[in-house]
Amino acid sequence: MVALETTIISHGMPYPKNVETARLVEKTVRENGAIPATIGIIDGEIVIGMDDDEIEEFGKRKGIEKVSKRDLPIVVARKAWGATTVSATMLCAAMAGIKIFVTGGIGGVHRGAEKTFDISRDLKELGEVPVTVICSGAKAILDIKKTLEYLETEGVSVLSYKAKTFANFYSLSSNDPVDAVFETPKEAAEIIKAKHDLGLSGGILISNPVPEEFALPHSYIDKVVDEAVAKAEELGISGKESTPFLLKEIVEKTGGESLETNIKLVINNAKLGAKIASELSNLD
Ligand code: PSU
Ligand code: MN
Repeated sequence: MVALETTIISHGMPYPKNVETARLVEKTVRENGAIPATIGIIDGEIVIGMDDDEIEEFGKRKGIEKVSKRDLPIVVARKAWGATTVSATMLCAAMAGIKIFVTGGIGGVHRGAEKTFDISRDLKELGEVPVTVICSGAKAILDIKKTLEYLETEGVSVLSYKAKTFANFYSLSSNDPVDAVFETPKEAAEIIKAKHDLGLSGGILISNPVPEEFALPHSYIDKVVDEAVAKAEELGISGKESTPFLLKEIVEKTGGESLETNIKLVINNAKLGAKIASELSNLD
């Protein structure tokens, strides 16, 4: 099985592209030999595996909470709706025994974190919860070097599919090294199994760069991100509002180009994640 998050649907992309993407990701997982399970909270119940109507609701409905670990008990007790981030999706996937989780980009250490202390809970969850996350690196709005340092502190192995360095979200790979490069889904599955067999806590992070034909030039996107970060500062946007605000700004500033790239990279990650999940089930 492959777990999928709902924050990317409710807070990461505009309607209706968010719903179209979520469905296409599920289809891609199935076509590559695994079962998709989109995870979210409906009326206080954690749902593992949504149907098409539920996915549509997560794409359209107003006022769905963005749920990280700290928000989980509140949304459950209040019987509210919650879109799960990487952090909360990992926790729910682990409760359901799902070992593989596909997304676009993880949260990480924000630019300027030395002043704001803004470090995503996603990184702590990777250090604690035994779920492997397949992504295209950390979102472009973050400080990638600091994010990798933090992952090292948390003891998270960072693996890269074919590319020698860490993926750079909208752009091709960064210059930042990873812990190991693998060439086949089976190799990744073997490393995941070894971690589980050793009884080591926490997950593994798999970096999969965006396909070259959809990548945006780094210098271009970096400038857009700088402007978006400056605007967020000006407007006093911080905390959990920060990531959704920045993603939306970037989509507007690039005339939708960043959204197309975001969709393509998630689909590409779904392909790889499904193959790794299927290899892992052969090893178990
Ligand atoms: N990556 C995307 N789009 C998103 C996110 C990641 O391409 O919407 C979401 C994920 O759910 C991630 C969250 O866990 O943003 C991180 O939020 P924060 O920086 O507030 O921890
Ligand atoms: Mn944060």
